[in-house]
Amino acid sequence: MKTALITGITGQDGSFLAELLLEKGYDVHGTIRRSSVDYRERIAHLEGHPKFHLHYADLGDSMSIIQVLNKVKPDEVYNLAAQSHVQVSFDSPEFTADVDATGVLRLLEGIRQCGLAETCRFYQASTSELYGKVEEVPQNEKTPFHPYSPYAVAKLYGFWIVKEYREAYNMFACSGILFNHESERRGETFVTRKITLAAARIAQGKQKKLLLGNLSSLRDWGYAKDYVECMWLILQQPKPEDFVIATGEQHSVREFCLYAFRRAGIELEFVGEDENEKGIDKATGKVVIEVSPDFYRPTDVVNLWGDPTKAKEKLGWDPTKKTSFEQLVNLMVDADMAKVAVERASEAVRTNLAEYLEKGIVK
Ligand code: NAP
Ligand code: F7E
Repeated sequence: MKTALITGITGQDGSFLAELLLEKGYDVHGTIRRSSVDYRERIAHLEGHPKFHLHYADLGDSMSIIQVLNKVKPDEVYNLAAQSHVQVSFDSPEFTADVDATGVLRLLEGIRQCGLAETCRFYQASTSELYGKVEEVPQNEKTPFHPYSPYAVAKLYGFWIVKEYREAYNMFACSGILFNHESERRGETFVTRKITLAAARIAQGKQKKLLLGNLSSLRDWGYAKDYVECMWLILQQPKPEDFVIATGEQHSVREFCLYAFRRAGIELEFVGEDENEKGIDKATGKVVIEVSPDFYRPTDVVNLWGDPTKAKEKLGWDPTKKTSFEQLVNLMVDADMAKVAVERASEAVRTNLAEYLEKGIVK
């Protein structure tokens, strides 16, 4: 039976990976950070499982990392912790560098200093953002990197330090260069989830408009639950290597909106250009999507499209047999339609209760 340590277990990917490893019989340990509000929603269902354990640690704090490594002595470390929002990295570039770049070094060096370098396999959550201002389309493991945000530059350091520790110390350390992957658990400020939640709210009369940035940006979007399987597969290979994980299909933000609103029952039509472009509900003629320059980035990555051939050949992972783009949009919209319906129902109960209390119908 193996022991895994997942940093970033409270995040979208961390929660899916924890489920996968528990299913495989692993002892799963995760690192969490102290917070004044509850942020464990994605892993709440796993707490109490006999093989699920949480420890406080922060990628900015070497001592906490060493402590957890010494205690757990993992066979596999999955480093998923990061300040993962590209737009936020322009506002907090130093914090992003500390966690997403130096944090990777702290973990690798911690593994060495705890005497685990020969036994512990290491997975680094790398990213298609490394291709940034792309130099070829589609992108594969040989495509040159051109990072185009403080986030991507930090992740580039992470990628190279993993390679360095692999070559200098013969460690089994690998990077998965994952293209965007989404789910019903995606953070609400990433564009896909922002759209599916807004489509659900607009369809149920809880929101009037959705403000977005660059509608023409192109992404290769997959389903997070399918992608965590690759993280595990990468660490089960005979030798340590880096892999691109992607669907091999590309769609624009505008297209994502069309599919999402359709699933929520609203047929959209886009009119106008650039900042004046609008998404109109064809049935009512109302404007439901507008462009706001507030969501433009100082430098934006606009043409990501992955080539997953190596993953298909070596990992046996075939994206055409996994969740399709339309299935992904549908499952996200369905989850948000249900979430908004529950919120509306509990609001109605609260309103009725307040009225009954006021009228003395209930005491
Ligand atoms: P996410 O939902 O934002 O989760 C990030 C996780 O990192 C959270 O658990 C967060 O903890 C933790 N974290 C942040 N700062 C930390 C720190 N200083 N010390 C320890 N933990 C910290 O991200 P995700 O979408 O699951 O992505 C997982 C990883 O894959 C990230 O490294 C991301 O950069 C990378 N990646 C993601 C994608 C994608 O499309 N999702 C694609 C390529 C690469 P809190 O809950 O306490 O904030
Ligand atoms: O933006 C455009 C935006 O924030 C996608 C992270 O998981 O994937 C993610 O980074 C595109 C960009 O994801 C809005 O300009 C338009 O071109 O959903 P996003 P991201 O930046 O691709 C990579 C692979 C990671 O590694 C990261 O950790 O959508 N866009 N309008 C918008 N984006 C946002 N967030 N909000 C908008 O209103």
